[in-house]
Amino acid sequence: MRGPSIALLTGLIMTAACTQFLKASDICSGELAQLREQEQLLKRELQKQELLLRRLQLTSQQDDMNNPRSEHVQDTQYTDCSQVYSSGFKSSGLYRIKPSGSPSAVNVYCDMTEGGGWTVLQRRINGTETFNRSWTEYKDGFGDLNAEFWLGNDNLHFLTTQGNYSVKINLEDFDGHQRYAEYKNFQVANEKDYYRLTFGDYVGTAGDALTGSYQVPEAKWAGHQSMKFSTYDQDNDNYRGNCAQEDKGGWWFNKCHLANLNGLYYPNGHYSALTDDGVVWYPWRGWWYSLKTSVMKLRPVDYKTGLTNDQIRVSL
Ligand SMILES: [Ca+2]
Repeated sequence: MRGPSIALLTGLIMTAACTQFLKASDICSGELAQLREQEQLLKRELQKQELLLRRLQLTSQQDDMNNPRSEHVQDTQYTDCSQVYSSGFKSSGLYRIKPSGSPSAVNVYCDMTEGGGWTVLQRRINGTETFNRSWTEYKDGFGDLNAEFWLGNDNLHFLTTQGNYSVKINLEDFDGHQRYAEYKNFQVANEKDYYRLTFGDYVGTAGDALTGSYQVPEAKWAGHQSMKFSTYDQDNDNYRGNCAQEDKGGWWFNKCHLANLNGLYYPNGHYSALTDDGVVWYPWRGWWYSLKTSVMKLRPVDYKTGLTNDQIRVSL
């Protein structure tokens, strides 16, 4: 930037000086034309450099977004977002954790609202990301941690088996109404057991879709307790067909579901299709309404917005 700016200034001074002598000497006019040409060249060069600088600034901003805040503190200090929160990081965003049993550290989005300390495992907000993905993609995780994503079944397994975790599911419809469902002891088995899902008691306002306990006959064929994970390319459900293929997403399908939060994103809520393949939470809006927002997040059952029990034990 500095070089062309000084050169431009010099050019302008010389142009001004030359203009003064223009009437006195015709020799100057040739030089003046040359200088004006040079001035134009320098202006173009300056514009190019300004553009380059802007690009560099944008790249730097993107790097910041993908560069978790706790990374520079200590790479493997935290096993989940509750520890991040308790250590004093109280703003929501990307952090780096290493759950017990996990072979490597992972980037996660920590939700520090609602008491803080939530490790977000799934987010749907606008349908940008496709959730109709393969077994391997669900295993490893996909999407953008700052937008729509699935954290990955291996990460879910490592997180939920290192302690007792609650899952909180926040839902919103297209009219701006919000409901939630929370389950204690949410646990995902390892890949050998097909990431089988188990969970405990329900509290909430959205209805208990995971067990279907409000409607016993449906719980048997559609509840999700103890179900294996299925994707279109790995059918582990109880249906003679392939639920994941029909309902357009990976999930703990039975025959098939009362909740399908990884289903197809419909931008208007109400939909019609061959099967109930939307982002569904049956006890709230039924099978034929696809929700606007779904966020699933984990936190230790015994979490308090101060020290966790483990930290208290360590500090004692
Ligand atoms: Ca099947």
